[in-house]
Amino acid sequence: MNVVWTPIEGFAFTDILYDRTEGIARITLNRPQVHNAFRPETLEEVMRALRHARFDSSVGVVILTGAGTKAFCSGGDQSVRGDDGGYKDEAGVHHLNALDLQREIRTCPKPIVAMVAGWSIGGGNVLQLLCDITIAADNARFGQTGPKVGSFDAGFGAGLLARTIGVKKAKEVWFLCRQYDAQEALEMGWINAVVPLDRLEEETIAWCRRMLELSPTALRILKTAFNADSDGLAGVQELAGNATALFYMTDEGQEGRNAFLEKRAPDFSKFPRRP
Ligand code: S0N
Repeated sequence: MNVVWTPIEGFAFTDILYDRTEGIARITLNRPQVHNAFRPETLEEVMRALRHARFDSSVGVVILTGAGTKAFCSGGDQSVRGDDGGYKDEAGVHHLNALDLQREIRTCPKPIVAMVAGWSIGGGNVLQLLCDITIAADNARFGQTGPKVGSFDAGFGAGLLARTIGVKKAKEVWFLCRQYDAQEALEMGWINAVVPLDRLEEETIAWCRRMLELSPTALRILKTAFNADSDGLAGVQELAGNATALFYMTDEGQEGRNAFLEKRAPDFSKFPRRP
């Protein structure tokens, strides 16, 4: 399969690549010299690209991946981890903006697919976990290193992992800091599919194209539904936001607005009270 990727212009990104093919936007962590470890600037760029993809109506699915075949992402760049509660940007400001990106992946109404070759480690592996679907190459390796390098992700990194692979396995992952190959990750339900490295893109695109054939509204609402219980009231808010958006599209919803603008009493009597 020959996929033509076209760079999306208008951004001066240094740490990521951002391009698209029909219906699909691809965001690539592009710091292969550190196995695509992220610094605050990297995450800021990913969030900008993701917001752009979200508002681009020609995009139905987003792929998050890493440059090269050696790593998806090795987590936070330890060389810029400062002593003041986060990772230092070039101005010396400390961030934990991986948490912001986690929420944006979660709330993006379009499916996000992690395409993983090589290392998926630490905060990078949490990003993979947050993606809706993960397709891995047979050289992928997954793991958390927090307790080894003096950190932890006690939010989605622990809680969502437990919901995904079970509490016992999640504790094993964090308490032992072992690495797992793609087949083990598949057996745990951590990822969706394992394919030979040379078929990774082809298979990922096939999954994306399948989703592009389906109802975007159904996928959007299902995504919020899958997240709603673990996201608490914020999850309910998102699900409810979808209900509101759909209601705005109905004659019944529009009757209230029209009546207000026309300075008359609304007439909801014509709308059925369904069982
Ligand atoms: C991935 C590993 C296992 C690969 O080993 P391998 O193949 O032997 O390669 P290396 O020689 O080690 O690496 C090649 C070059 O890349 C550099 N490098 C690799 N990873 C990083 C990194 N994370 N930061 C900086 N540099 C990295 C190597 O140094 C090497 O460079 P040279 O050639 O110059 O020596 C192995 O590399 C490994 O274990 N990497 C570290 C993995 C890790 O511990 N990551 C950080 C984990 N923590 C987070 O990700 C935190 C995320 C976060 O933001 C957060 C957010 C919310 C709440 C909590 C947190 C939190 O702090 O946990």
